[in-house]
Amino acid sequence: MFEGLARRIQNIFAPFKSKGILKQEDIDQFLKDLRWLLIEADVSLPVVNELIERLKNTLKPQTGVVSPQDYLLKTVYEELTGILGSYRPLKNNPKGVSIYLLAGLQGSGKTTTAAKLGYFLKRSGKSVVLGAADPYRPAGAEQLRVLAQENGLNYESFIEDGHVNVNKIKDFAKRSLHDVLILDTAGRLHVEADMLKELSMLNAQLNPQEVLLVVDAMLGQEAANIAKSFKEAAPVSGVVLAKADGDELGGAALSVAFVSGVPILFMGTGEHIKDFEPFDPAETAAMILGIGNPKSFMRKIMELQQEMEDKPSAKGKEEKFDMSMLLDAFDSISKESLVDYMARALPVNANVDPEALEQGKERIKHMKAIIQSMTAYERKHPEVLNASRRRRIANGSGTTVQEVNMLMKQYGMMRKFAKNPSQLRKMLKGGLI
Ligand SMILES: Nc1nc2c(ncn2[C@@H]2O[C@H](COP(=O)(O)OP(=O)(O)OP(=O)(O)O)[C@@H](O)[C@H]2O)c(=O)[nH]1
Ligand SMILES: [Mg+2]
Repeated sequence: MFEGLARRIQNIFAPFKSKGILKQEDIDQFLKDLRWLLIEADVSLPVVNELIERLKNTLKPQTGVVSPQDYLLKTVYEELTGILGSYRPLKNNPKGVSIYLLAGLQGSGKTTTAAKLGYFLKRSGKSVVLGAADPYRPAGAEQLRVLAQENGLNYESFIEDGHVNVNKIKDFAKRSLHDVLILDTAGRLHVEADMLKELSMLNAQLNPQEVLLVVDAMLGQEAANIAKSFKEAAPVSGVVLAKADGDELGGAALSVAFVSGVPILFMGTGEHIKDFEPFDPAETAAMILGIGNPKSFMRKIMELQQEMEDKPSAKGKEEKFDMSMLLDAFDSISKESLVDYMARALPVNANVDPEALEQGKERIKHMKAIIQSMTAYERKHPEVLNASRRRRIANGSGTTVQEVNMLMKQYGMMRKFAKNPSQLRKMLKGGLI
């Protein structure tokens, strides 16, 4: 499953394996490739846009110890998991039989899913009844009965004179000593008002624990639109993605939860009764990205990131432009007379204005506080200072985001003009900031 998507996605990560740093232009190219790939995989456009937008906001150029490939994998893994929805188990009725109502279009896989879900729950120790509640296709009831018999599940028909006998279902549920009743309801060719009304009526009268919508994943992003139409008119609580084995490119899997707002709870992965599994977004995202063991992968990345935050750099003494250097320079300025320092920046014979002197002192104090509020990693790599980090630094140093921005701008200019750190020091000494 998702082999096609996995192969293609992993291909666009491959070039980053041998790279040491990640530049903004690499990120832009990567996002462009990813966008095309998802569109080609029949992922719905709002989902593609949302994912790319989230990644655009999160991904930043990297020079740290996490490899660009791992950094991209980690970030895409987190955002993809978010898009795929969240995992939750089926709700139970603590007081009696749990009723799961299956709905969906004709041929989507309802009857097969009823049997698969029943078998899945039976294996976890539950006593399960498959209930026929599709009055229009007598062959459907027979199909359900045979599946129940083949797989050691109980069977009950609630169809009488071409109608679903709701009272019979209620009675049955009241008296039943079984754990679960799965109802296979009627499908239609299209999403039609009367089908949705029937579903709402059944829901109101039976008050089931779950109304599970079975969608055909082979339809790609259309499956998401179907789920959305159902959700808007009937009380759907979860989706079963049937025929996910036919969703090679993942269009349906990636679109359904986000577009419809209904979580995918299970996936049908083949024609056999055992081809059925709970849908776990994090696991699915890891599978698509080829991350074998997502837990240990994430732990490794977190540890590396933590290491970067804690320690300045193993190389330590190597001279590089960074914020620590600027802090040293400010320190030396405040030690010598600020009057001398400012005098150097002024035309010959002009006097240092006492008010400007006060302002200068204050400014240097603020700039020092700003740099002191940065982590060691941020001082070494000021390019990671995005809006939220700048806000934190401003709060931590008792300054404003504008002041942080100003310091960053000055730092950027100094880097541009000075070719190496010693030249920068000279510029500072010459009163050129
Ligand atoms: N490959 C594959 N085929 C499936 C899966 N689930 C169901 N099918 C096939 O899809 C076809 C339709 O399945 P049904 O369960 O009869 O669908 P239904 O929604 O009950 O259909 P109606 O009762 O006619 O509305 C059958 O041929 C199933 O074998 C799946 O997960 N994978
Ligand atoms: Mg059926």
